[in-house]
Formats: sequence, C-alpha cells, structure tokens
Amino acid sequence: MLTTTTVDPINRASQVTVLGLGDMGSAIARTFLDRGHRTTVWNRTASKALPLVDAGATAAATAAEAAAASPLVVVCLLDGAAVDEVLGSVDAAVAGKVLVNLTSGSPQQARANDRWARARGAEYLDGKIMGDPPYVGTPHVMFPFSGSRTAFEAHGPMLRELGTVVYHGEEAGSAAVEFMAQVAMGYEILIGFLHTLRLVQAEGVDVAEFAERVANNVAALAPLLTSIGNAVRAGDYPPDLGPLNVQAALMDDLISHRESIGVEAVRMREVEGLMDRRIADGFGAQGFSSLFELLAKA
Ligand code: FVH
Repeated sequence: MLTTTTVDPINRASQVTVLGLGDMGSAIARTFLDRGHRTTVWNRTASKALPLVDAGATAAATAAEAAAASPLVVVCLLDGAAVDEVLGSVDAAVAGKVLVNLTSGSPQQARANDRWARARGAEYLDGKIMGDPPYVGTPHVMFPFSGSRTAFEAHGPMLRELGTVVYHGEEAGSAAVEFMAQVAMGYEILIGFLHTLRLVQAEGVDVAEFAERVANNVAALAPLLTSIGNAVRAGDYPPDLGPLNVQAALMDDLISHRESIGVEAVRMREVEGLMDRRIADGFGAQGFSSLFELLAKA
C-alpha cells in the first residue's frame, strides 16, 4: 500500500526524492537511505519501490507528490523522452526545489531542462553517471555535474556520497559534454579493439591471451594521451609515435595484411588518408597528433 508523504521541517537538509527506480535509480535511492537520509521515491511501475520502502523509504503515489516532499529532487530515468514525460507530470511542484537530472542525455537536453526548471523557479543541476549500479556509493562511479553553482554548493556533500563527483561549471550542458566525450572515447577505443581481435583470430592467435597482452600495454597510453592533448592545445606537434614520414611507410602493409585475411581496414584507410594529406601539406616530420589539424570541425 503506497503511503502519502509528510513534510518534516526539522530535518529538511537531508531529505531527498528519487524519481525513477530502475537499476541505477534504485542504487541511488538505496545509497541515500544507507546514509540515513529521509528518502522519498517514485517509479512509473510502482512495485519497484517496495524493496526501498522495506528499507525505510517513503513511496509517493505520483511524481509530483514525490517532488513536493523534498528540497532535493533527483531524477534517474531511461532517457530524455522519459525525463520530459515525468517532468511534465511534476511541473510546478519543482518550484523552490533543486532538480538534479542524472539521466544520460545530450548537452542540448541538459540546457533545455535548465531552462524548464528556471522557468518554474527551481535550480537545476545536470549530472551524468559513469559506472555500474552496484558501485554507487563508492569512488568507482564518476558523476560529472554542471549547472547552478549555488545548488551544487548546497547539495554537493550529499551528491558526493554517490561517488566521485566533478563540477564542470555553471553552463548546464558541460557535464553532458564530458559524458558524451568520455563514453564516445570508450566506444572509439573498443570498436578498434574488436576489429583487432578479428585480425588476431584470423591469424589463429588466442584472442584472450592477446587481450591480456594489450591490457598490460594500455598503461603506456596514458602519458601519450596527455602529451597529445598538450600538443593539440599548443598547436605544436612533436613526432609522437615517430615522424609521419616513417609511420606512413607501414600503412600499406598494415592495410594489405588485413584485407588479405578478410579483416575490416576502413579505420586504417582513414589513418592512411590523413597521414598522406598531412605529409603532402609538408608536415611529414610532425607526429600523429598533427592529424588533428585535418579533422573536420562541424
Ligand atoms: N545501468 C547502468 O549500468 C548504466 C550506467 C551508467 C548510467 N546509466 C544511465 O542511468 C539511467 C538509468 O538507467 P537504469 O540502468 O536505471 O535503466 P533501467 O533499469 O532500464 O530503468 C529505467 C527507468 O526509467 C523509467 N522509465 C522509462 N521510460 C519511462 C517513461 N516513459 N516514463 C516514466 N518512467 C520511465 C523506468 O520505469 P519503469 O519501467 O520501472 O516503470 C525505470 O525507472 C539511464 O539514463 C542510463 O543511461 C545506467
């Protein structure tokens, strides 16, 4: 039986509402409960609130009722469409509140949510989650935040109980920019890795043993990433990985080998094309980082 919430003026500082009790929302609500915060919860499928009610949470009958129950309202739903739908049902109940959206989404969605919240007299914080539900409440989950500095300063201590928090400034879309970039970085690396596993498998090499060897070498990438970042910022490109003139000499063999064993070479052809253009432009003594200059700006 869902109970209605009662407002407790004595302990408002540690009152929080969580809208959305999927794997991540439930982990967040449970972390707040474990830390002794008065936690009100709501989920579209009400049964998902029951384990949290057993753990001491108050389940609200509607999202608006849940939002009205606490000064801090945390939203963690599947996607931007779900957020729009749920916030539409909450509407004016966010007035005077701090609205924190942890749902994955784009910088544009974050900026629109910020405008929506401000128009209703609420402060908005956009957060993103990088890590898995079981690790919420530990430093192993990263939470980039952006938006209202006042709200972040007021509720930062509580948000830091969820994991490793980084504040990216007042511009509401900044946390989503970081999230999109970090997630994309992961996919960029991992799709290349999968294609490479195809290559070693085609040559009869044990993919797990190869993965182990790559994993042992990955640490060497970190200083290279940092130096490339510095090179791009400075626009000054030392011959990282050796001069392009030398690197390019390998590309024909690398591509023909792949194609000879039926392995995708589209990414290697992209690299070869960029190297050839950079060398033709007279920058053959520069390094791989200098290819940045050829990558199209939108
Ligand atoms: N789970 C993970 O490992 C990743 C880690 C990194 C960050 N993500 C993001 O976290 C958001 C929530 O993900 P989740 O894992 O909790 O997702 P689900 O378990 O599928 O729960 C989805 C919740 O969203 C509710 N919902 C969906 N559509 C609607 C809607 N139209 N109206 C209202 N609520 C909606 C759903 O409700 P129900 O199905 O239980 O009724 C769940 O509460 C997400 O952005 C990840 O990218 C997680």
